[in-house]
Amino acid sequence: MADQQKSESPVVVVANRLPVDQVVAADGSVSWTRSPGGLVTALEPFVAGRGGAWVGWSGKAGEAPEPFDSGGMHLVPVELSEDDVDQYYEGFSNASLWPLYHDVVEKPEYHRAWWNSYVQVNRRFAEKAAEVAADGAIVWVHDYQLQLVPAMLRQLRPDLTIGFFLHIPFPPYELFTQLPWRNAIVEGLLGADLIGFQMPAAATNFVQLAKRLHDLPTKGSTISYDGRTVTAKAFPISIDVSVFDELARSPEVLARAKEIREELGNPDKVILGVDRLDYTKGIGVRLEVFLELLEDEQVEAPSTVFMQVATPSRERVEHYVTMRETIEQQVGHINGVFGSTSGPAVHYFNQSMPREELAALYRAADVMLVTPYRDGMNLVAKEYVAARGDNGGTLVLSEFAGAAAELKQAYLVNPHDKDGVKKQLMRALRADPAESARSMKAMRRYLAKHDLDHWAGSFFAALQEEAA
Ligand code: ADQ
Repeated sequence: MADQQKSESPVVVVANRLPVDQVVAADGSVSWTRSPGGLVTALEPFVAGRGGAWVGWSGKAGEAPEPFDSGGMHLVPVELSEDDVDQYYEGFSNASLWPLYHDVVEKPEYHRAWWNSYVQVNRRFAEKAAEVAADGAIVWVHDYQLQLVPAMLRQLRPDLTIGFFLHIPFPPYELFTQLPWRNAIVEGLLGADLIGFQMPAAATNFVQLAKRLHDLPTKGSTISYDGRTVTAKAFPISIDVSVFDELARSPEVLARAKEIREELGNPDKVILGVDRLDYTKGIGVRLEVFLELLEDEQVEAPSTVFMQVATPSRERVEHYVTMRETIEQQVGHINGVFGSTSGPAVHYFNQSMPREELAALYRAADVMLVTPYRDGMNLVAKEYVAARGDNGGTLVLSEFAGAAAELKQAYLVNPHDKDGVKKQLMRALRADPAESARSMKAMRRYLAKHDLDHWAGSFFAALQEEAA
């Protein structure tokens, strides 16, 4: 069955993770549930809608399950051993590349053993993709964990058209060149026909790098390499706007939003943060700013509450462990000083939540606080706007999130500037409803045209043009 499906997929997505998580029941039976997270949210409709295959890791170390079909997609698991998870995934991907590409917010660590594992695992992904792709298929490789796959795949299957999309920022020359294996990464990416980035500045960073580091001829967004032309361009990712909009308008979600406010004790203002628990997201800065506003008596609890929902993430990587402890201490301190018998000042949830609950939270919040130090895009900001069909609520958004280039009517902040964040947060809390409704409307108009289909469609069209 699995063999019959081989070489049949006209579209293949290659990503670190499969779009599903394995659930083992008490009786030992195995089932799969759709996984949370930006990448899956963004890609699932695109692959399922085109009868494509998805090559990725199941999330469990050890022998990989056989390929199987789920949600209209052919899923091809790639095996990762415990050592691979330590070195390729938690090591090189998440403790070297992730901090390096996010402005070195934390110090990246570089270890040769991690790199060797990254090379080996990238080869494994490339081999699986080469097996499953139909003749002349389009292969779309995703993200920083797999930057060597385009060149490896091209070597195995020169007939394919290969696209690569980087979901996270791409650093400037001055930072990128720290990387001991910088040449190999650039050559890996140059195996693609089209390299997509979230922001034009990231695409420019890459073209500059190819020129300065490899002395390659470049023209605008194109690089001449190995007798081919490689295009590096921005394709800002988005969300399924209409689906989210509809969900947030449903009677169940609206009732739940009302209930959430009641459960919070009907505060005047609800400030909300929703993130993966990651040091790039600037959760600590929000808590610091909220604490200062309480201390300065610019806001009062519990008539103003801050709710932070943080999905557990990368819990075995050291920086994440210490960050979680720091955040929990901050929350404990704020609630110790400013909580009362009528309730805490900060409601903190270290949990993943269903989309319905997220939509209700977005509806219940007066101010959405999105303050990453650096973020490729930030889908949460877009989800909030999509959820506000009532044109209510205000968005405070970091200038360093890709989304800031598009959601221009948000209250933009520099998360390194605490006074600036305080000022903008207070403006958002005190905003004139008519004025904020105008801003929300403008952002919603923009988003309605720039949704997920637009993103996937324009990347795909550009890739097909490369194929022609
Ligand atoms: P992430 O860093 O994961 O994605 P983001 O874009 O904000 O960040 O996406 C997070 C997703 O997870 C959202 O869809 C959100 O709804 C969901 N989520 C967050 N907290 C949750 C919770 N507690 N429960 C359930 N779901 C939750 C990476 C890059 C981003 C880029 C995306 C897509 O870092 O910059 O926008 O990929 O390219």
